[in-house]
Amino acid sequence: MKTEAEAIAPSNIAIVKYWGKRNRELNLPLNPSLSISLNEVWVRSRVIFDESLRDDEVWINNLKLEHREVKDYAGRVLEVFRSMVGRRIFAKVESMTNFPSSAGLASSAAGIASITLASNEALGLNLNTKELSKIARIGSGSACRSLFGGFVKWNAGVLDSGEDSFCEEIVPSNHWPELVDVIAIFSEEKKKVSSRTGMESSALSSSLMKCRLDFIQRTFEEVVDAIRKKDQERFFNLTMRHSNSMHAVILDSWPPFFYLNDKSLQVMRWVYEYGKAAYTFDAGPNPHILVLENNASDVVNFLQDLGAKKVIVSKISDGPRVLK
Ligand code: 2P0
Repeated sequence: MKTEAEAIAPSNIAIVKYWGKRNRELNLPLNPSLSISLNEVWVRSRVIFDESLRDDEVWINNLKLEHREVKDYAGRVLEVFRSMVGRRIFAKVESMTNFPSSAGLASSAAGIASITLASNEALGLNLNTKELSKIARIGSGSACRSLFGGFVKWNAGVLDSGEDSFCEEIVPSNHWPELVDVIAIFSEEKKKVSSRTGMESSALSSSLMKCRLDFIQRTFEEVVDAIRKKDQERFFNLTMRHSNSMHAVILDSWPPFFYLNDKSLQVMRWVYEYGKAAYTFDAGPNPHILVLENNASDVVNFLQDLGAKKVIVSKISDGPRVLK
């Protein structure tokens, strides 16, 4: 017997970032996070549950993933679905990205979110998005935020079961339609230290981690308020401070590793001086610059002059959807 479905999910860029876990198996975070779902950066996945398969198989852009990589990410999601239906039915997953999957554009987030949504559809489970976000979280933390559009909050939760660690849309995509994310790709090199390894190292070794958690506690609601009021200046400043705060913890971790490079630092300096935009960086050197659409060309020109290989201007996504 075979049953299949296809879904598409947006990547997301975190404003308040997830960096550190209280539980590794369930990807329960030390802090709540907040992201924007991105319309122009996505992953489309077809999931085929097939009783004749003896193991899960995942293909990304026609390349087959190693067994270990399947087990650590998509396999965890498929395992949850198997236990829900009470059958050892394996799946073949075919994912396509519209961006280089090694460029640190949160490919695991959009990929895992699209696999979660397609699996729910293929198995006819009709789970709601909140429940799906908990399943996606187990595959990869940041993936839970890609189950929603607009501005998304991931609640850290306090329970060991993870039942209260789910996502919700706090503001829809049409709330701030002028806001865009300008993403520049300077490097497509695969990072030497994965986010998973890096955040574990930071949680164990960084003495700034505690200060960062205090900073998040003090400012999370202010970020939400700035978004609700479309208070550009406050939102941009907080966005840059939250990016700096995560990268400060990373630089404080031991043994040393870091993601920003000389281009990243040049971008940070220019954006701050420009005054009408905000930079933010994931676990990689490629900048995301939030800016109002009517100023986006200034940012694009700057990034091209600095030697960006590719520049993407993304609007805010409405969220993932099943493809018919
Ligand atoms: C985020 N990042 O909030 C932060 C900012 C990267 C920097 O979530 O171990 O791939 O699969 O839960 O979600 C990337 O880490 O880690 C990430 P796992 P994940 O977007």
